[in-house]
Amino acid sequence: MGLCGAKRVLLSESTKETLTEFFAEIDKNGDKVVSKEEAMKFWGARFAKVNMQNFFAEVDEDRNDAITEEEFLAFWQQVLDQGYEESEILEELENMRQGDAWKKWVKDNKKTAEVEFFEVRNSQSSAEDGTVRLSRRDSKS
Ligand SMILES: [Ca+2]
Ligand SMILES: [Ca+2]
Repeated sequence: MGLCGAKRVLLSESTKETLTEFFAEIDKNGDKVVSKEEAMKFWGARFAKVNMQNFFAEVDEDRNDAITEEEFLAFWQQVLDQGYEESEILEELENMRQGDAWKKWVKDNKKTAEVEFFEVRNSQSSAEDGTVRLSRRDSKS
C-alpha cells in the first residue's frame, strides 16, 4: 500500500506565497486567523454558508472555528499528498477568487490513497462523494 514512488512532494515556495496571499484575502481584519464570518464574506451571497462549512470541515484541523495560516498551508500540503498537482491547486484558487465554490478535496469515506489517486485522475468532472465508482466502462468486450 502507499503511493508508488513514495516520494513526498512539498509545496513550493512560490505556491506557499500564493496561498498566503489567498489566505490574507479571506482574513479581512488581518489577525492571521480566518473566522467563519470572514469565510462567509469571502464567498458572498452565493452558497456562502455551505462553502464556509465545507471549508472549515476540511481545513479547521483542531475544530476551534478558526483557521490559522498554519492550518491552511498544512491542508494544501495534504492535498498535494493526495496526488493533486500544484497547478491544480493554483487554478482552483484562481477560480475561487472569481467566486467559485469550495471544492471538496478530501473525501470522508475510508479509501486507500491509491484509490483516491485513481479517482482524482479519472474523474476530473464534479463527481460528488459516494457516486464515484471504479467502473470499467472503457473496456469493450
Ligand atoms: Ca481574521
Ligand atoms: Ca483551527
